[in-house]
Formats: sequence, structure tokens, C-alpha cells
Amino acid sequence: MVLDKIYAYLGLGSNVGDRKAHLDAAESALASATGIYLDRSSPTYESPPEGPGNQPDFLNRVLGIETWMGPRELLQTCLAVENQLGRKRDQPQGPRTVDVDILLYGEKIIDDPELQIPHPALPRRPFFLQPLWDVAGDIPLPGSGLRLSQLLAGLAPYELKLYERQF
Ligand code: PH2
Ligand code: MG
Ligand code: MG
Repeated sequence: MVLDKIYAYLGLGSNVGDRKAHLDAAESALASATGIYLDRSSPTYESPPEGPGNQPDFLNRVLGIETWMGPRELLQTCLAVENQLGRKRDQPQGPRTVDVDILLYGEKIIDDPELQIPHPALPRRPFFLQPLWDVAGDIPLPGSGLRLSQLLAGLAPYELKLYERQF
């Protein structure tokens, strides 16, 4: 049987401890997972927390991967990497050592209680739209008809600092 290979984008975030080390560790763990080929890694950006504000600033990065996993298996892998890196789930939207979200999975649209793709918050999050644009170019968001540049241009002014460029 020939398995389909899908191009997917993952969003990484951290706002606890050595944030860059957490993103790097998550990236290495994902790159070495069977069924994932790491193709691209975006620059890292720093931004204030969206949502509950009484927490440290985040670092965020986006990965472009090729994967042979189905979307649910990929989600399980993302959660396993979070757990492996010591993620505690006490406060929803609260501080996290590392968060690994599926942003896009090919052109697929999924709307289940436990998995929504494209990530429903992506259109309003500059800290994912900008690094996604860096690795993917100005692609249209599946299901919306809008390109990343149009989504970014429609946002209220936001704070997003380039933290580290990667090559
Ligand atoms: N993630 C959240 C909530 N707020 N804010 C920023 N800047 N970056 C994030 O990754 C982030 C957030 C929930 O996952
Ligand atoms: Mg998450
Ligand atoms: Mg998240």
C-alpha cells in the first residue's frame, strides 16, 4: 500500500522557563518522529500573550512538515511531545512550557470537538500568521478564500518582535 504524504504546518509556542530551548526540543522531537519529515522551520517571534494577560510573553515558531500520519495520529504525536517536555495543563490558555498546535493539514478542513483544522484561532493570531507566511509564502487559508497577507493586513495593530532568525 502506498501511503499519502501530506504537507502540514505546526505552530509551536512557549512562555515558561527557557522558551527557546523548549521550542528547539519540541522541533527536534517532532523531526525525529517516525512519519514526520521536517522540511522548514520559521524564524522565532516574541509577542505578548493573547488571552489571559497575567503571564509571560511567548516565543512562537512554525514548522513545515511532510507527514505520513493522518490528522488524528499527528495530533496524538503533538500531545505526546508536549507531555514529554513536561507540559502541565492546569489553566486553559495559561502559561505553557510548550504548545504544539496543528495549524494546517494539507487543504483539509476538520471540525470535530477534539480537532479543528485549520486551527480556528489562526486568522486572528499574528504570532502564527507571520511565521506561517515566512515558511509557506502567501498561501490562501483553506476554507476562507483569504490569503495570509490579507488576514495579516486586517488585524488590529499588534506587537510581534523577531526574536531569532533561523537558516
Ligand atoms: N497561545 C495561547 C494563548 N495565547 N499568545 C501568544 N502570544 N502566543 C501563543 O502561542 C499563545 C498565546 C494558547 O495556546
Ligand atoms: Mg495547543
Ligand atoms: Mg495553542
